[in-house]
Amino acid sequence: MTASGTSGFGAEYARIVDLAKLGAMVTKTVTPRPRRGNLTPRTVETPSGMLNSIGLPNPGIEGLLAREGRAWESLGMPVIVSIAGGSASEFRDLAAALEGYRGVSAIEANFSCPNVEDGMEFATDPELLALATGAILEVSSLPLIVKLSPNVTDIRPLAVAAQQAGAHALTIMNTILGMKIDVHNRRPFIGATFAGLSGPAVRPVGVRLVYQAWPEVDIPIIGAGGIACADDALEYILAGASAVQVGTASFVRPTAALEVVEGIEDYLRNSEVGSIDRLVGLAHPEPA
Ligand code: RRO
Repeated sequence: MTASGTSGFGAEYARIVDLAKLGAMVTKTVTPRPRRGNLTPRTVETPSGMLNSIGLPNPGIEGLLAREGRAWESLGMPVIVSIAGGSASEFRDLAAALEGYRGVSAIEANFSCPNVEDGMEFATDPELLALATGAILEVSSLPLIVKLSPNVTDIRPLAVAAQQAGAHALTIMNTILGMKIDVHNRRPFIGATFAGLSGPAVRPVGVRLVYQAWPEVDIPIIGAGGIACADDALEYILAGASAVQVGTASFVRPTAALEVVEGIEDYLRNSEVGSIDRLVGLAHPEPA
């Protein structure tokens, strides 16, 4: 899959990549009302990665559905819509608005945006996470993927809380909170001060979080964070991911997600493993 925020809302990306070859695309996160996003600069490169604080610019759910809602049906691939609200009831309203759109295959609840005030509350508090997950499920007939944050001491209670509240899958992980200081003007470089770190530099953190969450839950985990090639994706799969998302790498090579798919196919062809399912969680020790 493409990771949220890295391939727009669908149509832009379809012009670049043969979407039929990907498992799914996850849209940029949509909120109840339109947002302009954060002050600039919003991004900066870091060693083996980048910082972003985009701040959720989007046309709002009504604007988005008017613009893309019907086009998703003809994209030729499953579209997963990423949503973020400021309260459980806003999450519920966003999910309700997506009912009846045949081009929408699932919802990814973004409980973990590091770049808006209160954006990470849901992904750092198991009770709030469960409340918001439950609110979505009250009104939604779609599969619900809950996107978790790496900015926690222990991801396991959050993964368990999401599963217990009824989530059908987890995405692990969103970006890691960081910052850059401009040594010339001696001020924070990014307009909003703090920003989310992504790219190859964060992959070991994501792999570790998937590895820790996997024994705790029965629902599938989607691995995300610094995946740029098939081997990176396979690390996540061996840690316990059943699927993966490619994000920052597509800013360097827009076809990166496709290359990951093709690389995994080659790996399976060249190994004794017939199906990727047999690799999921294989890095864990055998139960005694
Ligand atoms: O828009 C953003 O600044 C943003 C979001 Br919503 C998110 O979930 N993760 C991220 O790194 N940036």
